[in-house]
Amino acid sequence: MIFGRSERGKPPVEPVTLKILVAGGFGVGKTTLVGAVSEIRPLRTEELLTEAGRPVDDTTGVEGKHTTTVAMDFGRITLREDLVLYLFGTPGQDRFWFMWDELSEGALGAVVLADTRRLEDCFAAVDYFERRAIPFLVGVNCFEGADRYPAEAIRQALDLDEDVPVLLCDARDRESAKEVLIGVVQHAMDYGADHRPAVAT
Ligand SMILES: Nc1nc2c(ncn2[C@@H]2O[C@H](COP(=O)(O)OP(=O)(O)OP(=O)(O)O)[C@@H](O)[C@H]2O)c(=O)[nH]1
Ligand SMILES: [Mg+2]
Repeated sequence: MIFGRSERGKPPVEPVTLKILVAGGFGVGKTTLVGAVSEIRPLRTEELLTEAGRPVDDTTGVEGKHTTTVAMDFGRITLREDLVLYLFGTPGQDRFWFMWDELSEGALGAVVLADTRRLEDCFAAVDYFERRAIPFLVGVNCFEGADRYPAEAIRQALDLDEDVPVLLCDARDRESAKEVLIGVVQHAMDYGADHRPAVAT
């Protein structure tokens, strides 16, 4: 006799799926992070950086960079059998800002990636999520050759609220990137609990 899954005592788990955005300035490692953790082949929308774009696409610090995201990155990671994250990496360049409202629809939370050599590049992303009350954390992608700063110094430089987590990470490293994503989910849950309207009695 053939038993269905549920008849063997363990009901199939329907996982909760959550949408997380990976944002930040140009060339900060968003595509790299999504690629490092995704268990499906990440969808990328990369275009070659061209000679014509040179004046606007500042690759200082990421000289090895030849492509840029023009629409989004998409990936998926199963954190637990009942919890799956869908990752949406945003394009980093200012001229693709029009994509953001579409991408942030229904997002539980966001990672703002930052590079300490160009911290100002993530101001716009920080602003964006603060204004829309989308919970986010800052992931400092520690490039070799960049000065290391304690999380507190970065919090001050970005003028972040006390409750916004700042994590140091390596976007190329799966475990490190996963920790950042777990941090976002955790933070979004805490944020939700703190900001939920009081239940009327
Ligand atoms: N050394 C080092 N290089 C990194 C790290 N993360 C990303 N890179 C490199 O930095 C460059 C930029 O990475 P991307 O992941 O394309 O950055 P992005 O934020 O998606 O860029 P845009 O989509 O153009 O905004 C690539 O050449 C990566 O190989 C890191 O942690 N350390
Ligand atoms: Mg990218």
